[in-house]
Amino acid sequence: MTNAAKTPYEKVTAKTFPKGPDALAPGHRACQGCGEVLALRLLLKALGTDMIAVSATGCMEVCTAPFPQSSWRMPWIHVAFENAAAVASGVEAAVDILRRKGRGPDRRIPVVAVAGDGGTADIGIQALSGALERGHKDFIYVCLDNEAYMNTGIQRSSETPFGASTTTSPSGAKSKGQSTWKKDMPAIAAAHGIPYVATANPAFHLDLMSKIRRAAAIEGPAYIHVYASCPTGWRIKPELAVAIGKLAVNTRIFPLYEVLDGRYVLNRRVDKPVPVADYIKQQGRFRHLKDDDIAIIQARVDEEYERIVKLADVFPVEAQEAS
Ligand SMILES: Cc1ncc(C[n+]2csc(CCOP(=O)(O)OP(=O)(O)O)c2C)c(N)n1
Ligand code: SF4
Ligand SMILES: [Mg+2]
Repeated sequence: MTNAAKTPYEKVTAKTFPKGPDALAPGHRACQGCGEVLALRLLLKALGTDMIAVSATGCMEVCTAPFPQSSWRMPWIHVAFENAAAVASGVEAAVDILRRKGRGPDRRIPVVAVAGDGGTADIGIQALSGALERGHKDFIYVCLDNEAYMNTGIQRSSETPFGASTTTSPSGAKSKGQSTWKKDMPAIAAAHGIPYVATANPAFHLDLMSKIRRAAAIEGPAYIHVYASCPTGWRIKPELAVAIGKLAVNTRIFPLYEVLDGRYVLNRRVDKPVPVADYIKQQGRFRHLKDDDIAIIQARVDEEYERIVKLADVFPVEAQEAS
């Protein structure tokens, strides 16, 4: 068994920020201010083009690859909505056997599956669970979580936050929008006993890039859950992509942490949190919420954050400060 916390990897810092063209070419059709495409661009820039990418259907596939064009400057496969993890695990196994037979490059090549929250937490969860359980060495799964099925018109997913209005959880006289809390995908991934799980956010770009490098360095399946704002679905100003991402962390709504061989590490302690209302009031999807509703969300956010703090305090691992 590998020791995930001790596996060396190259952190991305302001000084070592990768130069050269992005692995995701410009000219894609993502909306202005899309947090998903920003996250994707950073993730790919951190790894470079010596990798294989597998995309589930969703905004990031539709916007980046209208046939016959593609923004992906590496071997890339578009698969169905539900099977990105299954296809990526098959590719990883094929690359591994070719290498062992001396018929492929003699180096590790990360295979990265990219899917949205719908493709991950709902329709693709069975394929993901199987892939995580099989223990593929060079398998990285990235969930770009914009908290709804955006590509098909803002339908709710199991990652849609409580109170958000979507086309299938509309607010109205008898509804306050989404009635359930976000599914805890990082915890579900960690429960598979894989060596590396992390949350990341493009507003903390060096942290996000370092985490994908760490995922590639560690032998074994890795799961990264990425916060990704969506001006179209959240009804926010396009220029808020980074500011809203910072607020998500500074309100404790989206804590940044890693789970290394089951041990939680909190990357950024938020001792003086910004009130959740500051985050909520900027977004049209929460416009109908009253102060009482926001108080319920605030209590839940505090409780969830404290849970992660407690988990991180059980087995302290050297933390990396998010930047
Ligand atoms: C089996 C199947 N059901 C439905 C669809 C239609 N569909 C394509 S993308 C998508 C939503 C994707 O949502 P998500 O995974 O969250 O990605 P996002 O577009 O939000 O980035 C849906 C419902 C499909 N392609 N295949
Ligand atoms: S709908 Fe949202 S996630 Fe999709 S491209 Fe536009 S901003 Fe990005
Ligand atoms: Mg989505």
